[in-house]
Amino acid sequence: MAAAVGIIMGSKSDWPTMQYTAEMLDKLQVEYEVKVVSAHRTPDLLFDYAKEAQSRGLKVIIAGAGGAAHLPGMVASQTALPVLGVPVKSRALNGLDSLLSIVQMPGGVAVGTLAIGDAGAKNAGLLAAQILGTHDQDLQQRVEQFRQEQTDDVLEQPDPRNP
Ligand code: RP5
Repeated sequence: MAAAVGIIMGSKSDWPTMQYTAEMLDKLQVEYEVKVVSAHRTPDLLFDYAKEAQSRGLKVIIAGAGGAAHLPGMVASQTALPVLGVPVKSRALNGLDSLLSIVQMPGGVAVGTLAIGDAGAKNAGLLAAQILGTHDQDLQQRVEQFRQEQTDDVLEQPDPRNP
């Protein structure tokens, strides 16, 4: 089946974070592709990727980047597909630089910005599945089941000393 979600990131060094996006999409059985596309090191590739995404069948793009994190915003400038931005935790500033670079978009070009780091990567996958689930009842049910299991885990094991 063709990938519905494109996971892109500015560097291979972002993969330890962005793997959580892939893990969530695996769990929810959503098809995706993964690729390094750098706003600064491969700008032409970025433009090609963003411009061709819709015609290739992608429905949502998830872009993770750290530091001067221009990837999500630049991709959003070149496609009408929804773009979710994941601020990767940077070495120098712990990801605050990434967050501000991604979240402060000018009005008129939208990026849905997630939390810094692993939680943001995980939630980007979940949110992409929820977006796709609005047109896919089976997927919506899998999302609901995931949420229910999460709730049950907490309720069944409320003692914090038990793993
Ligand atoms: C950004 O610069 C990448 O998204 C990455 O988070 C950061 C550092 O990249 P490397 O120097 O580790 O390749 O473009």
